[in-house]
Amino acid sequence: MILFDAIFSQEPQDKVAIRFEQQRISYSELRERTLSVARALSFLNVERGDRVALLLNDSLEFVASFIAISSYGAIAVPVNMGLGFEEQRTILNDCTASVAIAEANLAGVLAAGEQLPSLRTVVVVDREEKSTTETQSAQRRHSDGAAGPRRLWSLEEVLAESVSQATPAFIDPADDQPCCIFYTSGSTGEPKGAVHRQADMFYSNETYCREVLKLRADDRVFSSSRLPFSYGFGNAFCFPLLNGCTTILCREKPNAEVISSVFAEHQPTIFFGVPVIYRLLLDHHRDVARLDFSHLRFCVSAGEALPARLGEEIEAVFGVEVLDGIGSTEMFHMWMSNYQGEVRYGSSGKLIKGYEARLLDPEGKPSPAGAEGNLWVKGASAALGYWNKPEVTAATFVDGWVRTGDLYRQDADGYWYHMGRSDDCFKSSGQWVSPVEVEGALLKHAGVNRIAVVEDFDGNGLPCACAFVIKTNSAADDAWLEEQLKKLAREKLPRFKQPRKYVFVDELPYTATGKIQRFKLRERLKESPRSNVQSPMSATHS
Ligand code: 3UK
Repeated sequence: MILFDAIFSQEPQDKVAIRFEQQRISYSELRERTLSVARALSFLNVERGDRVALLLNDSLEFVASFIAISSYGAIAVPVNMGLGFEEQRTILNDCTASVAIAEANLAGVLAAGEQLPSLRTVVVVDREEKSTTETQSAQRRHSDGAAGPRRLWSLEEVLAESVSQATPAFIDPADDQPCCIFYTSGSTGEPKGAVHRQADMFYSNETYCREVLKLRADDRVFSSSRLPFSYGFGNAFCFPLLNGCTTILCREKPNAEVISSVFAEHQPTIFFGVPVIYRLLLDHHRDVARLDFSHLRFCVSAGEALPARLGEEIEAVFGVEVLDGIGSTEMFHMWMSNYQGEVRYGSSGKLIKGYEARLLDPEGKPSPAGAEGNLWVKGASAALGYWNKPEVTAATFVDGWVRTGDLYRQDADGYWYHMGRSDDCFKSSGQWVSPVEVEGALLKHAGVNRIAVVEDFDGNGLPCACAFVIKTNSAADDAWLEEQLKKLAREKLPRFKQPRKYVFVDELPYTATGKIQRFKLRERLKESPRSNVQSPMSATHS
């Protein structure tokens, strides 16, 4: 089955597929737009299997481009717009994308950008007149000085040029044909691209969407997690569009105010978020403006564990259930979830039909019933592997099973409980924090001799970073150094990675091989009274 047919063979075609700001885009309009992008791909000499990067906010262009690229047989690579350009460049080079479709503000860096050896064509989406000028001036600068064959187009320009091009034939994908790459940063902090097939999306649609969401024809769904994150992609692209429903897209980075105005204007029936977004929404609803949740049927939470208290509070205030579920980029979407009418807050719910799960002890033997273990999962939506990373692929994808890196236990009723990560990485505001990276940034300060960063929890029970620091000069003033480190962290790190707490110590625990034992520091934090630190509120998941 081709994605294009799966989306556009449904009736009726005049139904609204996308609500985007003031626009209402029907399935037939989206279909026409998709075909025009497909002609543009052919005009730009994109070959089957080529990687086409999408550096776009959630929008009609993102959706039409994705359907066109993957139905054409090329590989779509959505890039998180919340990342810095350095990281975005690492991704473009890792997948060796030859074409990028990008927002106008990236036109300059992409066209002129050094160290992008594979990128030969940049297509820019102009949303405003001002950015048209930006594209044109980048274009001029580029044609004045550029040596390579890279070409900068505006999307409208390339669509106009290719209008007389024959529409390329869409061919059924082979079983192991990649369709898209979703990047995730794992334990080392280095981005890894999980390679997925079109069939993986259909499988999540048949399992999680059919079993748990049970969409209705008139559902309008809205996800505060955006399309380049496979959670957001399943929520706001696959499930609504594969079932003839309406997806509400929002170009802006979704903070409580933006989400609140989307609710007022579009009245979603299902909302998908990460825990910190729910915290923000509840605070906004209480302190700033009331949220119009009158049309909501239920909510979904994923990305990190939803604290039980938060789930209960949402249900009490909004009057609907929150279905916490766990998924991953490697598995494309959810494999465990709470179900409507049988929610247990604090748990990830039950295993979804179509997936298998097993818990192994550190020696690889099955954990005894009821005991904690390393979670492995199996299911047909698993990625083919990581792009161009055979070793990490071999360590994660073993005999059809996928190592999740999560510690879990299962109770006698079949509910699963997340007990943390088996490695030291953790999520804050729904995004990965690699302790090594934070430590590296703060070690630049001469006043720091050694440092270890671990996961702590703020007053709301949401995860945040805590730094244990050994001072270079033990006589230095703690409060002064803390201020200095906070300043450095603000300069070097996004807000969600900045430690919320600093603890000055004389020693750090190490293993015999010289590895820091972060679990001991975490235990220490658990023993001390709950710190009254602020949650990383301003950071939201892209
Ligand atoms: C953690 C959770 C506890 C867990 C994702 C739904 O988060 C997603 O993908 P990522 O690749 O991260 C995967 C890891 O995140 N996690 C996710 N959800 C939960 N931990 N409770 C949860 N409910 O460590 C997992 O291994 O960024 C989530 C659907 C698609 C996704 N990509």
